[in-house]
Amino acid sequence: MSKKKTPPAAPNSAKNEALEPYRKDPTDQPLTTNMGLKVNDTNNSLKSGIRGGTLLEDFLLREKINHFDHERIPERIVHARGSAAHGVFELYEAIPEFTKAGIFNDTSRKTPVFVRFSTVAGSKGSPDLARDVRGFAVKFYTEEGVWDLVGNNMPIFFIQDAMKFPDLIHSVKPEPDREIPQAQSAHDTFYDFVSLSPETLHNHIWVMSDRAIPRSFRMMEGFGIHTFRMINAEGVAHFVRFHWKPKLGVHSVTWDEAVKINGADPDFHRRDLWDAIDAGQFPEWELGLQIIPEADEHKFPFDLLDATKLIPEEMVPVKIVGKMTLNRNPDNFFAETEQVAFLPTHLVPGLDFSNDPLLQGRLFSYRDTQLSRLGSVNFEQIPINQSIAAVHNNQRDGHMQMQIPKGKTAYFPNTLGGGCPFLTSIADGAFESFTERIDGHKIRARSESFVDYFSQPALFYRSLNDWEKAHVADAYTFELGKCTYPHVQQRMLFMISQIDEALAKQVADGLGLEVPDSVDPPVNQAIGPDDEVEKMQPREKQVYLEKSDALSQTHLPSNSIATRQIAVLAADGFDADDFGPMRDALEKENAMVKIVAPHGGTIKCTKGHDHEVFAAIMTTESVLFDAVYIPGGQKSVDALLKQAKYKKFVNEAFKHCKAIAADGAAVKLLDATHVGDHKKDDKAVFVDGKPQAFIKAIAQHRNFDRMEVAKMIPV
Ligand code: HDE
Repeated sequence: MSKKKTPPAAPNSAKNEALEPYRKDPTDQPLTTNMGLKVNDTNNSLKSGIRGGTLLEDFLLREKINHFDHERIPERIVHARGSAAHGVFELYEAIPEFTKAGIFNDTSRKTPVFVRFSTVAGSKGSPDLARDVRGFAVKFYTEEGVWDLVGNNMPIFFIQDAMKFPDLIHSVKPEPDREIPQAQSAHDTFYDFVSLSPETLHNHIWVMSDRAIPRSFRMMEGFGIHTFRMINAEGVAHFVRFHWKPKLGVHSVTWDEAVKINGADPDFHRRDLWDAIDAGQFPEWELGLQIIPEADEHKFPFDLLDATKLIPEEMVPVKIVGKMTLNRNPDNFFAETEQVAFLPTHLVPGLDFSNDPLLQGRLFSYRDTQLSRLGSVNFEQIPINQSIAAVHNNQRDGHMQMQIPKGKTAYFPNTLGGGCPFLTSIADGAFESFTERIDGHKIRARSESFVDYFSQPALFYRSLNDWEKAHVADAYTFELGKCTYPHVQQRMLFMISQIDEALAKQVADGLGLEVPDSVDPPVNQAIGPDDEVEKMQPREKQVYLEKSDALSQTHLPSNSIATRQIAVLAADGFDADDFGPMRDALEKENAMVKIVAPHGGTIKCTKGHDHEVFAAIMTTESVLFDAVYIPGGQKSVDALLKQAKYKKFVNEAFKHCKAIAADGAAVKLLDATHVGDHKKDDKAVFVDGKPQAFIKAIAQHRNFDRMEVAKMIPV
């Protein structure tokens, strides 16, 4: 592609170079067996006579089939569906007052990263546009060792204690009797669990919002969620929460689009990430920190150790400290994206955990799960997982040991090995856990400071704008409409009413139900032993902040159309004078201009030039594009009018509130669609307009002022 940029040579070179010895390039190489034997026939097995039985002796056949039989490994129990890329993290300013971590002190470093985005509930082959949380896992290959920041695209989690995680996941996964539904939360068992576990309501309302159906991985925020610690060289700790802010803004598709994209291109997000990087349009996120002195731990109306609570940016501003750029696609999906193992316990000096009981459980789970997924304690020796810091210890043997440890000793202390590998002092950079004072009873219980379930979902809902709120109501109605047990639906309605009564009423109307005044069993039943239940009933929602701007996904400015996919609907005879300036203006802003024609190959413009067709109309869909442009040219427009799918294409773009531009004769196509009746009053429909106005509308992502009209469009 002409716009392809060469990835900067230095940025991720440390990891890139470390991976080089493992890369295998078959170019100009003969086909061999695993042992390097050259092969002259890989199509026919060894037989006793040309039509006789196959011989057991045929080791070529057996090696090939045997390897094939074992090609698959267990998929991740959660986050099975994912896509990843390499990149680099650069620090803007050193923050030694907060942490001694090298990555946060040396602005000259280009720390290599590998980032995997994922959905949570679906299997490895499930569609990308599921309504779901997205995983946002970042592996930093720092000079002091690997640090994994294993986060999500929402700032809070469903549950407060790791003990409930298997229950949460079992409830959302396909129901065990029929293994239905795949990659969907809209089913009875999930809502049975959610309605009985009010701690889930905050993350749940985020999942009902547009955040759960992103336009692109490149247009999502990321959050470390838990409170972590940063520790400086003097041993002073601060609490910290991590945020990733995308340079392209936060954008989503509509639910109608999501459902259709899942059919038209189930790999939509994976393709989008790959294509953008391939085209040199490297996605970027800034890293932000919310930093809280230890002394302020109890100054908030919620508990910092509670992962179902966010810290509003109005209370603790996000300090931007660096930037991450993804600039290289993996060479091999399995070797890198599938085998990468993220562990919250991969940590570097200067960082530490907090006592968040959800985080604490994760500290066990991730190493454990790699053993069943990757099959060996040596999974950290897989190239993508290896640290760029040197590794020497007395861990030995196990399945698939890839290294050859030299010497007589595999124990410490020793004299026979010269005392090596030797210990490092804290002053010289060894890891040290924060010396937190611990004083308490051994107790299996939930802190009462965690029992506020309604204040933050309500804050989130209040902070949304009108179209975001409308989408939330639609999502609840859709999801609960798929539940078949009225008592589950009603319990959910009650829970929603505790967040916002009008919202609950709106959803109830959609379901044809009433909002109940109370629920039985009590709101917070699934909290602990019976004698705890009464004590742990939540208070009514509190309003400690009327609104938090950062909770609306419009909070990040959006003025770029880079990588936006623009469909040009055209056939032979389209007007070159319309198309040329429009294409040039769009491409100048790095948008992707793609001709969708009645057939593949090329089409001719009025100047007789051939133009490459990106897709024949029958092979693509409106939902895969961000905007539509139709150049004039009588012959072209007449051809488009003959195929109903072009009208559907335009109607869908209009329904999904996208920008549409048409020139000259193309207005006839608009008039043959629902756009015709509304084109005069719509701020994102342009007839014979200037490219700049169209570009501005695309940069706004959608014209949601059109939302009510859009509802009436029957496609
Ligand atoms: Fe995970 N989670 N999780 N999770 N998680 C896994 O580890 C788990 C949680 C997250 O792209 C698994 O290697 C427990 C919160 C991401 O490879 C597993 C609990 C957050 C990924 C696991 C949580 C996450 C995982 C499955 C509750 C956001 C994908 C495969 C205590 C902060 C990483 C694997 C990738 C993956 C366990 C809760 C994010 C089973 C027990 C909270 C992004 O270990």
